[in-house]
Formats: sequence, C-alpha cells, structure tokens
Amino acid sequence: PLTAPAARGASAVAHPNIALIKYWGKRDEQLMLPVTDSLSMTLDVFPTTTHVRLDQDAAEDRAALNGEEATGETLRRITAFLDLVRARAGSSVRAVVDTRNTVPTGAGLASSASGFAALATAAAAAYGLRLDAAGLSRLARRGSGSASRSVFSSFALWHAGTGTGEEGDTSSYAEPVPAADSLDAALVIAVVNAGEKAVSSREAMRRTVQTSPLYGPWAASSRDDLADMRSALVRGDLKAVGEIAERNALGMHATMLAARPAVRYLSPATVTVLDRVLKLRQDGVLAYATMDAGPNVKVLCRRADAADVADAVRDAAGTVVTARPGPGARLLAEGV
Ligand code: 2P0
Repeated sequence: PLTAPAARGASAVAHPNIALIKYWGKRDEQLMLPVTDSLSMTLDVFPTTTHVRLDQDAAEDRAALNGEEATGETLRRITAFLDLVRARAGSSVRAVVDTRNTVPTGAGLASSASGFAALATAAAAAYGLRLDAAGLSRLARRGSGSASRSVFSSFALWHAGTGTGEEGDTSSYAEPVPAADSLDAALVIAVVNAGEKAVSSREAMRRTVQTSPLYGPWAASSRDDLADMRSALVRGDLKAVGEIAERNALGMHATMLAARPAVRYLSPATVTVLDRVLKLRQDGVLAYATMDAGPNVKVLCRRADAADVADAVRDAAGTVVTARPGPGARLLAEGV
C-alpha cells in the first residue's frame, strides 16, 4: 500500500573482547549493572555481523543465527533487547534479525559481547535512535554486560556506575582507556573445547554472588587490580599487564570454585595449558593466562613471541588463534 513507509534496515559488525580485569557479578540483573568495574581488550578476530530489518507486517520478531532460526531463550533475549530499542524509539514495528558469528557460541569466547554490540549498533540505526558511543555502550550492556565494552576498539573500561534505577543505568557504560603506543600485545587463544558450557555465565555469576564466601574479597581486590592495570597500560608495561590480568582471572575462578554448589569451568586441558604458560615464563618468554566462563585459555604475550606461544600450547588445544587489539563496533550499511 502507498501509505506503508519504506522498509528500514541496517547492518553492523562487532568483535569480541577479553577482559583483563573481569566482570563477574551483577548488582542489578534487570538493568545489567555489575558489582565491579572491568577492563578489556577488543580483538581483531571472530567478528559478528548483524543485519536488522524492520517488518511492518510482522506480529513477532524473528532472528536467525548463522542461518538457523532462533527459538526459546535465544529469541527471548533478542526480543527483550529489541523491546528496549522500540521503547526508546517510540516504535512497535517488529524486526527480522540475521546474525553471522565466526566464533563458537556459548563457549566462553565472548560471543554474546560481539553479538549484542553488533545488534545494538544495527538496531539503533534501523529504529532511528541517534546515540553517541557511550549511549550505544549503555544500550549494548542491556543485552549482555560484556557487550558494553565491544563498542570500543583496543582497551575499554566498563564503569560499574553508582546507585540504582535511572542513576545506575546512566552511570554504567564503557569508554576507551589509554594505553602506551609502545604496548606490544597479542593474545594467543587456545580453544580447548568449543562446546557450549553446562552452566551459563549468568547463572554462575548469580550463584557466586549469592553463595561464595570469596566473592566480597575478590571484588575488593579487583578494584586495586583495576587501578594497577590502568597504570600498567599507560606505561606500556606488558609484564605488569599480564601479572595483573592473570591474578584477577584466577581470583575470579576461585570465587566460583567456592560457590555452593561450585562452578568449575576449568578442565584438565586448561591446566595443561597453564603449565605450558608457566614453563614459557621460566624460559624467559613473557606469557600470562586469562580464562573466562569456559575451559579455553587466552595467553597474553608480545607479538613477536605469539608463534612460539602458540607452538607451546598447540598439543593441549584443538585450535589456536592469535589475536591483536581490534576495532570497535561499526555500522556497515543503513537504509537497506
Ligand atoms: C568478562 N565474562 O568480563 C566476564 C569474565 C565471563 C568471565 O562477561 O549475563 O555474557 O550477559 O551480562 O557478559 C560473560 O558474561 O554475561 C562475561 P551477561 P556475559 O568478560
């Protein structure tokens, strides 16, 4: 019909990020407000590309992940996110979402970070929301906390924010953090197991905050880690960056091991890779490990050492991929 507006759409790309200071625990699950600040490196590998097209005639949102129709919890999360965008845009029009991931989903390889950063960027454009980078980061946070950081390139700090309700929502977003140009960082990703995890990070965080006696002490020490990390990045001190990142990640895993019942993402192959990292250090190679909500290990090292680090861990891992600091979320096309 002549009255129907033209179909509106947009596509965007975003990359995963790996936290050097971890986000673990929410103080508000509805608004996705974290307990602590976190700090990450956006990667230059495993992009997610997402297209959002408004469909005037549709009664429900539809989504496809790598060509497969989304259902259940996955579709519910995407619809809930689009509802937020629609509420801000004053729209009730449904959308068709097509998303392509190059990283295994739900394996602790940050697929929800790149996924919701790309969805936020594309959906904001498709629904005509004009957001600055901080606004986009706040919006992406509502899809998945870690997505707030993937809006930015290289190193990003996600502020936990203060207060509750609107004050909390407004004050919790990510922004770029300065790092010395001389900082020479690569991340060797040892994919020990690309299968989907048994306990979602959302459930694991909840259980940790509610039951782990180690949670409070870790959150307190994480504040010190963050301050130390910021100054190490500015100095371009890769050794300090690695030491701080490794202790912060091991501490996070300690909090979940102490939860009741325990959450253990680390597998025998994870520990084998950790042994190799220790051996590399004994041999004089700067190499430090960090692990997220899964058994995979990401090894921070100098670019020139990445090939040696990859060789050292290859027999313990299925796949090894080397990443460097990568780009922020970006709109690819609008109006299509
Ligand atoms: C992080 N992780 O800082 C931490 C470290 C996993 C371990 O952010 O519930 O998918 O969607 O906000 O962001 C993974 O949790 O969780 C995560 P929700 P998310 O990268």
